[in-house]
Amino acid sequence: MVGATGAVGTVMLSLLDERPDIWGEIRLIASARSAGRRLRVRGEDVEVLTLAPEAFDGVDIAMFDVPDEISARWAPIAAAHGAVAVDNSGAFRMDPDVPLVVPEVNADAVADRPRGIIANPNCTTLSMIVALGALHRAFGLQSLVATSYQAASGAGQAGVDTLYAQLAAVAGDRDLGRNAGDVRKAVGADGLGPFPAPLALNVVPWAGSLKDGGWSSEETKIRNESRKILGLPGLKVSATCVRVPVVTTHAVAVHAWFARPVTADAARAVLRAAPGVAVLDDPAAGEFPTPADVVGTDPTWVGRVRQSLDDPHELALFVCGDNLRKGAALNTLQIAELLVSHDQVRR
Ligand code: 2RA
Repeated sequence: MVGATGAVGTVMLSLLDERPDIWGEIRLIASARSAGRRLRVRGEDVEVLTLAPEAFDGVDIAMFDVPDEISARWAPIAAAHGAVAVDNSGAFRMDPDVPLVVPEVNADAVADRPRGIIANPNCTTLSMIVALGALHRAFGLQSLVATSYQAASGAGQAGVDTLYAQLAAVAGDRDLGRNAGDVRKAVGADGLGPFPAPLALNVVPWAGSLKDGGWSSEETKIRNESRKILGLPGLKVSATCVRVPVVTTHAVAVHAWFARPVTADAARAVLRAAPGVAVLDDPAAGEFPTPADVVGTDPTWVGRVRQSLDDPHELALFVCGDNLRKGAALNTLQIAELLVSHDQVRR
């Protein structure tokens, strides 16, 4: 496990305690700064090793949770040592020789990996794609409009620290949120952290970096990754990504158009039967998924399922998924488990 001490790595360690024991030796790898630390994995204290070529000697599966540039350099080195590299960065997701895998949607894609690398999708895509994959299989997806409500932890530990610091700065001040710029002043110019505007008492219509045409990288990832995972290169996708003052769990409001007409009841039946999906959809009882209620759980939660009033082919739904679990660590582990169950690692 490369990046064992990061935010996703920490979730990975706790998931390793919960998942079936398919593992032999678990080797923890991180930057030189963290090397030598001891972390608890499946009841054992394991020393963190420095990232170096020899750290991959004898490794069957190397899971990477590190920034793009580190993965770009080191995943091929792991593969050259005979490991299958399962990478959670953006470095390889759109490489045509690297499968982009969500086990509930396109498990078979793990077998075709000419570079010895398998990519894990971005957390925003992962928050909705398990539900959309199930609906696509049943009704034939044709186009998608998605608006995300992304948690601060998507921007890493700095995002979480910034949100808590801002919440502390504004807490209890009932004069705030009444005049333009008052929240910005309260959190201070150096209190914005990785966000371009205050997140406390606010929403910020931006996540990622600027791409052509004014789109953000998060928005183009939703489009490009959904197309690749679903095997729909012509899928029409329009996304708007918004950061909200939530610590962990991304939510997405989805409008999807299908080849066949789809009622809300039919969609709910498909979603209830889909692996990895949980349906919570009783608005009369106030029941629908919210990030604060589902954080720390594994499924993709779906609620507010509605057939469009104007188009029987259009469905509206609201999905929530823990961006650190299914959105990162869990999907990576599921890919590793899939490789083992398909007997696709060397012995
Ligand atoms: C975010 N999806 O939420 C990103 C992290 N990969 O910022």
